[in-house]
Amino acid sequence: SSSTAMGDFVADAAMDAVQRRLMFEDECILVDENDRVVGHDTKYNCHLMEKIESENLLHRAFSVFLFNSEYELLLQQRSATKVTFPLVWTNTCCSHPLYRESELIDENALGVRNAAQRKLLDELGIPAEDVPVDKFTPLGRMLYKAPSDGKWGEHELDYLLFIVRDVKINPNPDEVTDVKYVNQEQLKELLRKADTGEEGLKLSPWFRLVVDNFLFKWWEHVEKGTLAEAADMKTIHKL
Ligand code: DMA
Ligand code: MN
Repeated sequence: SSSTAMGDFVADAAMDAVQRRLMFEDECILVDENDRVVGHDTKYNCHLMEKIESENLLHRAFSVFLFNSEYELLLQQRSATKVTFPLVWTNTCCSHPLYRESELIDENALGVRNAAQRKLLDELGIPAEDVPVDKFTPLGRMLYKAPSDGKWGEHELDYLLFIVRDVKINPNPDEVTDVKYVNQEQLKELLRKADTGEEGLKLSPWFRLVVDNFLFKWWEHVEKGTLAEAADMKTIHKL
């Protein structure tokens, strides 16, 4: 292997201090391919490609898609200091439910919805009262693996949560460098730019998977107010 203790030491020393703290403080939930909880490990270990491969580590995650009352989707550009996937454009907010009682509640994905409310405040400054946990619709689950760079990557069982609300936003620069609302046409234009590499625009791999497999179909349900009909929380889509 090309990685060495000294190499890791040097790379970790260069890591942004805020992101390093979260890498060791956040205890992620380990699951099997059927989304059954099998243990827990640090965010650091869960995102090391070498560990993912050698121990087949899979952790639980969520991706929030927030729409305003004009049915525009809120996107964020990740900060330059994120350890995984810096500066890519992606859906509203992503993170992990943590290994704690309030975020392990399985009923109607309440634990994941609690985590989503927590991170919408942390990353985007959206007040909890603007995103009540009962206003999220869990639409589905997908399992995917994506390397970020040589050392880091994702291997997640990702809950896809939609919410339609007008909210106050105050992005946290440690997490987010830019935000914008897009309609369907504007998103298609972004996808075109990402495909041609125009303006150096990059999209996260998980956002791309949701776009390519589900998003436009589900967006119609957002507009018609029929999201509940689109939900399928039984299947785990292996993408
Ligand atoms: C992890 O997101 C979750 C997905 C679905 C990629 P993240 O890297 O933004 O997590 P965090 O905000 O906790 O660093
Ligand atoms: Mn992850």
